[in-house]
Order: sequence, then C-alpha cells, then structure tokens
Amino acid sequence: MAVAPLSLLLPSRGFFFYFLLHFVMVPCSLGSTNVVDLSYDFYNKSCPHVEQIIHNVVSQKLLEAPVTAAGALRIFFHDCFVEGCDASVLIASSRNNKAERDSEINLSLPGDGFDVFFRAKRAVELQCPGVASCADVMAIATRDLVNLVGGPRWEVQKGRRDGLVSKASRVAGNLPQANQKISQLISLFKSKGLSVLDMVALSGGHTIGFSHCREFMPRIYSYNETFDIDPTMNQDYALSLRGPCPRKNLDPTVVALNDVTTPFIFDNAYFGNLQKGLGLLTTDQMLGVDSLTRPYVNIMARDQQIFFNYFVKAMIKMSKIGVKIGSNGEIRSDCGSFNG
Ligand code: HEM
Ligand SMILES: *[C@@H]1O[C@H](CO)[C@@H](O)[C@H](O)[C@H]1NC(C)=O
Ligand SMILES: *[C@@H]1O[C@H](CO)[C@@H](O)[C@H](O)[C@H]1NC(C)=O
Ligand SMILES: CC(=O)N[C@H]1CO[C@H](CO)[C@@H](O)[C@@H]1O
Repeated sequence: MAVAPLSLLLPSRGFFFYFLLHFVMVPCSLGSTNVVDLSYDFYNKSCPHVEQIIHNVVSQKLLEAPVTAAGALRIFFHDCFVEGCDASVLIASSRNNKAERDSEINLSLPGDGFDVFFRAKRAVELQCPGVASCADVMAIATRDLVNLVGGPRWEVQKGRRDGLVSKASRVAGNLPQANQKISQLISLFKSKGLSVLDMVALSGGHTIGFSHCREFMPRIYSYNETFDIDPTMNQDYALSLRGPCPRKNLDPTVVALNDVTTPFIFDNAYFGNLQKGLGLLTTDQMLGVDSLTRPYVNIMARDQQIFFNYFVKAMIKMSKIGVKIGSNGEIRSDCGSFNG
C-alpha cells in the first residue's frame, strides 16, 4: 500500500483549511452482533511484546503520515460493521472475489490506514510468526493511533481471529451514509449492539480526518426550494466550502476537514462545532439537532473527559462486534489474503 502523497492547499482564511489528498482509493466493511470473551493477556506467553511492536510501527508511521490516524480509525469502524471485527476489510480482491474493501461505498478509504495495519502485522510476524491475528493488530493499532493524536487510551482485549469471508456485496446496508436520517443511523447502530449514546460518542471520531466534497455538496448548493444553504449550517462555513468544492469542474479528490476547529487533535471540539452549525456532514449536524441525540452532544461538548469515557466504552463494545474465537476463522499470515 503506497503512502499517499499529501499536497496542501493553504487556507485562504485562518479558520478553514482544505487539503488535496491523492489517495490510493480503497474501500471498507460489515458485522453481526455477538459478544464473546476476549482477554487482556491472550498473547502474554505466545507473543509478549506484541503491543510494543505495534506501538513502534504505529508511531513511526504517524510521523511519516499524520493522516494515518483518521484513516485507520475509519477502516477499523468499517471492518467491525461489516462481517465483524475480523480484518475482512484488509483482504484484497481476487479474480473471482470482489472483496469488502472494493465496495462502492468505501472507495474513499485511504491508503495510509491500510498501510499501517499491514506494516504492524509484518513487524509482529517477524517476532511471533502465525500467532497474532490481523483483527487484533487492527484493534491495538487503532487504539494507539487515537491515543497518539490526543485521544484516550484503553486496554485492548485480544483473541480475535481473522475472518474467512470478505465480499463487497456484504457491505451495503451495514455502513452508515451521510444522507441517512438519524432514525436510520440509530437502527443500524442498534443492529450492531450499539446504543444511541454509543453512536453519538463514536461519531466523535469525526474530530479528525476528512470528507470528500460530494459528501456534503447538497448542503451548500440548492439545498431545497426555500434555502440555498442548509439552514442548520453556519452560513459563513458553508460559503467557505464552496471555494474548494465548486459546482462546476469539481476535483473529486478534494477533501474538507471533518473538524474545522482542531482538525488534527482527537478532542471534543467536534461536539462544540455541532452547537455552532459547524458540522460538516448532514449526519454530523443532525446529531446536534435531533432531540434524541442533542443532549449527548451537549454533555460531550461541555466535558472532554466525559466524551473520552463514553468513546472508550463504545469503542470496546464496537471492537467485539461479530468477533471470531476458538476454532472459527484463522490467523492470517498476510493480512491482505486468506491463508493458502
Ligand atoms: C454515524 C454515522 C457515520 C456516518 C454517516 C459517517 C460518514 C462518513 C463519511 C461520509 C466520511 C467521509 C469519507 C470520505 O469522503 O472519504 C467519514 C469519514 C470518517 N469517519 Fe465516519 N461516519 C459515521 C460514523 C463514524 C464512526 C463511528 C467512526 C469511528 C469511530 C467514524 C470515523 C471516521 C473518520 C476517522 C473519518 C475520516 C477518514 C479519513 O480522514 O480518512 N465515522 N465518515
Ligand atoms: C500480561 O501482560 C501484561 C503486560 O505485560 C501484564 O500487565 C499482565 O499482568 C499479564 N497478565 C498475566 C496473567 O500474566
Ligand atoms: C427546506 O428545508 C427546511 C429545513 O430543513 C425546511 O424547514 C423546509 O420546509 C424545506 N423547504 C422545502 C420547500 O422543502
Ligand atoms: C454509496 C456511495 O457513496 N457510493 C459512491 C462510491 O464512490 C463512487 C466513486 O467516487 C461514487 O460515485 C459513489 O456514489
């Protein structure tokens, strides 16, 4: 997986920055709900330094490519929602299988996120071949990345095995989309065993990373017959997005910051943004509007520690969706392909 070159379009006004990213365009994933027993000391005997090995790779990669944290977090989320947290999202398509990561919906998953998982697993394989699953490597690496960019740290339970199924056709319906209603998001998250509170906290993942223009264009031009711009959106913010995202000759690789306030720091600014009409996606902004979600947004905007506590709880829940244990699945040696 190539490291995506990043060229920076310097901001025309202090507050909002835009980036032009030439991604290796890759996709995402699904999941079924079941809770299982993973354990903290799963690799204590078989690969005692697994977390340190992963941490070293992840810190190095983050220095090379700061966009890695957001990319990896999103990929991990998609992996868990499609087929469970079993690294099915890392499988490459083959002649007779269009894999999860090559589904339409996920074409924008960035290369650096994939790269960090592959690198971490290769480093682990050198010291403990055939022992640690790609699924566990993903869970640990994602935790480290969130923490390294300012977010909370939590202990990762381990013992996941890697899935044997990765199909693009299993993605649809298992991942949320920016044009869905809050009620649809709530039922999707519920189907994965996640509550409304979990959903709001996890959406705080949008405190880092980027979205392509097409994901929010309908909000900033011809919103509806009455309004040109989505009335829930800060009007200056909307206007400032029209520059990088013109209606004509749109460059499909241009992206905007998910969190215009502190774009590269994992903090609670995302929730404060929602209170000011500075949510980028419709679904972001609606969390601050809908009466079921708004109270949680307000709590997390007020107190970062509370956001972190809820985020950690929800991440731990999410990282157990549909996991394979015991004799299910396998320990892949190369995360990009099933064993022989
Ligand atoms: C609640 C429903 C959600 C919707 C509708 C949604 C939608 C999106 C969309 C449309 C993008 C932009 C993709 C692109 O243009 O490349 C995005 C990016 C992102 N999402 Fe979500 N998302 C949701 C929940 C989550 C959750 C639960 C997480 C993780 C905890 C997450 C983490 C991210 C991250 C980190 C990015 C930035 C990726 C990057 O910069 O490479 N999202 N999301
Ligand atoms: C496993 O290793 C971790 C980290 O080294 C340690 O904190 C924990 O106590 C160990 N658990 C057992 C059961 O040995
Ligand atoms: C346009 O959107 C606003 C806010 O969502 C809504 O109140 C209004 O009824 C809509 N107008 C039309 C004509 O659909
Ligand atoms: C569902 C969805 O968002 N599909 C998009 C996937 O990516 C392609 C290529 O950018 C878009 O054309 C689709 O609309």
